[in-house]
Amino acid sequence: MVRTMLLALLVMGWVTAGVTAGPAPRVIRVSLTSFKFEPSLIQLRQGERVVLELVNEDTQRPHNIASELFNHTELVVRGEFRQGTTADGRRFVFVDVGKRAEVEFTVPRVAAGQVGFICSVGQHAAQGMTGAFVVRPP
Ligand SMILES: [Cu+2]
Repeated sequence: MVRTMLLALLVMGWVTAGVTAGPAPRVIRVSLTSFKFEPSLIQLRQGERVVLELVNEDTQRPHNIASELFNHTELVVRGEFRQGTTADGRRFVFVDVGKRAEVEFTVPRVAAGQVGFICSVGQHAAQGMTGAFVVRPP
């Protein structure tokens, strides 16, 4: 009886460890202002779990980050945000003046190289608000 209970506890311990195991996601802070992302080049590795911490540090304008990369993975978004899709089909996360949001995802196994992102609000991209994810093998 005691042996059975001990075994049960052991199994529960393994199950719990399995659920909580895994490295914490890497947090990358991204500042959004008129009209730039900082940093504008973001290095990612395929299969890596990351959190983009989007901080709108602008006092006047809302911004978003729209990228085709977001179409190839599942986004978990927290904070104060809106989500949507641009006219040409890229998913975006929108953050209003002074707000912040966290976008957590696993970097998809797209071809290594650059996948661009833009702010699709107004003419922000034309005014320089662009950047790129640099995706590398694991
Ligand atoms: Cu913008």
